[in-house]
Amino acid sequence: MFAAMRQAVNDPQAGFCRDCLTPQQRAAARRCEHCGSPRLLRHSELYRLAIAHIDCDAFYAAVEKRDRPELRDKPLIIGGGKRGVVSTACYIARINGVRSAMPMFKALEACPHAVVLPPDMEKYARVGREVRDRMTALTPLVEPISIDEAFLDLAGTEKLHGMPPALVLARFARAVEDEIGITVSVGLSYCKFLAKVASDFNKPRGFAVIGEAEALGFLAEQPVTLIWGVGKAFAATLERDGIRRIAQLQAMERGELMKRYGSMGDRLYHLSRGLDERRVHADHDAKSVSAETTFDTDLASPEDLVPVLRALSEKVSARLKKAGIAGRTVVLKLKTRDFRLRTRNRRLADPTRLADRIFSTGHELLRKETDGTRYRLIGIGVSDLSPDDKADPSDLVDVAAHKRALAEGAIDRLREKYGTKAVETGYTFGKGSRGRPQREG
Ligand code: DCP
Ligand code: MG
Repeated sequence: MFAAMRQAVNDPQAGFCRDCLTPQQRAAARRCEHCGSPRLLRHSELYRLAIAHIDCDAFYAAVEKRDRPELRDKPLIIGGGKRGVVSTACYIARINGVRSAMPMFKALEACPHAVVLPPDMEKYARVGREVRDRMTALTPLVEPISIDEAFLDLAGTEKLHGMPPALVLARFARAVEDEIGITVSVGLSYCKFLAKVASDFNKPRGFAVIGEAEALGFLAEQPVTLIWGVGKAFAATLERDGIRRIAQLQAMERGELMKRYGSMGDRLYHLSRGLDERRVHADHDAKSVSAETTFDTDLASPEDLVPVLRALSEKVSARLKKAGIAGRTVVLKLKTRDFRLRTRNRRLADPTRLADRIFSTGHELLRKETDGTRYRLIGIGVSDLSPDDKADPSDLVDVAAHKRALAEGAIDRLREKYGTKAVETGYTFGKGSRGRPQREG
């Protein structure tokens, strides 16, 4: 569909329809030429911008409304519990003045008819992951900021998608609505700062674009609190100096701002001018892959612990290989009989996904901890995750390690063919480990 419309797509001033995604022919029309929707998106830089910020609308409340259609047109507040505050409120409740972090009694004063539900974090995490998985299908450069928001860098993806980022994002928003059942708002710009500002601009179901040409003029009009890091306290400091609008910061020299406000002055200088060089970082280092075992009876001796460590290392390695990722920091976790947690880390020269390296590093860490202490749990994992293309480079010095890596590849292939039990390495062989796997991280 898109190729046939390429000519129209080249006219960003005519834009496209956010409902049916049809590129428009005329720049002046108020409604979509195809479906009649008024939700047209136009901007002179529309097809050149590639940094996006996506944020779900009234996230917890939207998920609950999806699952309880009878609440659709009612004011809904999620929150309460021990803290007694509002986590979020749907947009109907917001019209009545309800806001996140407000004490519940105040919220109910403002909106007495609101339905209040306690948060179901597990469910929100699941939905958040679904949304995120759809983002990572668009570009590998997805940087999650919280459960319901992320930055995306879509530069260079036009060929892959057969359409520019703006259309990819509109299609994404529509798919989330149709297939997950909640709505999102999109901000599109040339840098993270303004993409984030834009996504907040016409919530809910928003899609705002801030281009390079308009950045300075747009920012000039805004209050200083729009700038990242300018909270209430710092805004008060600026206010004392007579600074309220970003235009005032734009008129000041960098040296002057830094003299007055230190490193924050530098940020004010750059962001007030729409200069933000921060890249979108893919979410690799936030996570870890691990496996752990709780014992029936507490164990202290290396003879008991080491084989379990070996088996767990293999489990971690199998997961890494399956996911095509590798980790650079090996983490050993032990829980003593009296529930004290000991974690020990070691950072490797390069990321690994091999059971042998995970195990040998974990083994070294364990050696220092087997001092007679009795443990009820042992776990091993890796963090600092990255794609596995740079993992385990063949090491000419450590020929033995290289051979082991090759052998592991062969063992993996056998296991795939005959199942896990077919090949046992020295450490686990014959030891019907006394560990009983209960939980896995
Ligand atoms: N949240 C919370 N307490 C807060 C702020 C937020 O528990 N003080 C939770 C509930 C929100 C979720 O985090 O649903 C996402 O936060 P957002 O700031 O993105 O708020 P919403 O998604 O609810 O609304 P908006 O449409 O403004 O993004
Ligand atoms: Mg949100």
